[in-house]
Amino acid sequence: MRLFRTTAGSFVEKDGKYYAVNGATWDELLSQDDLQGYLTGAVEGKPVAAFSRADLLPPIEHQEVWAAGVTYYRSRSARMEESETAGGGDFYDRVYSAQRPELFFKSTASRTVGPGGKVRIRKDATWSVPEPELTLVISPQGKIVGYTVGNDMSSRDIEGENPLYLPQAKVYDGSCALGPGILVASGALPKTTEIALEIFREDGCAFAGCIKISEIKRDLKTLVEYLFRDNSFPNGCFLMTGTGIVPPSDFTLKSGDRVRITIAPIGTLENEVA
Ligand code: DO4
Ligand code: MG
Repeated sequence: MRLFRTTAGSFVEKDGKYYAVNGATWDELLSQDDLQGYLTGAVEGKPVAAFSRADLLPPIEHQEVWAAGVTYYRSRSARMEESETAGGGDFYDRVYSAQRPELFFKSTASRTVGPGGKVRIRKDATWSVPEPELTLVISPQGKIVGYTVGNDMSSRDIEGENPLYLPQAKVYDGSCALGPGILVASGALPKTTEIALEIFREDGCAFAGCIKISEIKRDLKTLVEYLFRDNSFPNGCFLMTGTGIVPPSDFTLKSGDRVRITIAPIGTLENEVA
């Protein structure tokens, strides 16, 4: 089942039918350790009319968004290349095989857009890309309760100049997109699950790529365990799991581009670049 946050409240979609979820705020829903069980009551009610896509809100209220980095081999090599002149390449190689993963703070709700919202490229960046990422939805107790689609918008020239600039390359207004809703599931997704990225410019496709989540080097529960070490999340949180799709080095996003990310069991997240 999938859970959506809309201007008219929260809805569950199951087997093509929609059901209203009453009596709980979004924060309260994402705080349920047994979200699937909690929503079972809602789907026993009467189906309602489907909402319009235009009514969808970002699936985030007071949660923080964190991200894991260099979890795919492709990300390791792209970062090593972009930071070679700055002498940062070795750090990416080391973190790829280290026991402790790279985890960084990515976004707040105010910097995050939902389906149909506009993502941004930094005004002072010259090389910007989307990063399509499977994103975990985690309860305050550290349990994975669902999955969504995430776009970790990134300024490659800034992070490549010096790895210490990572927060500036990653955290700015409109730097994160989540949605369209949450696939409610506590079990692991099949390893064959595919992440697909398409970037449209004017009338054509400027870039397309896809990758299977079996290429992620890290165990997802271990990433969550590291994130919850000495950190508490009273409203739960999101954890992006890294990108394995990197457009060629001569590609940079432009205003007006449309970024479409699809992870089949979850849905499609589409955003225009402001
Ligand atoms: O270390 C830089 C960022 C890594 C990242 O965002 C990714 O691998 O997805
Ligand atoms: Mg990323």
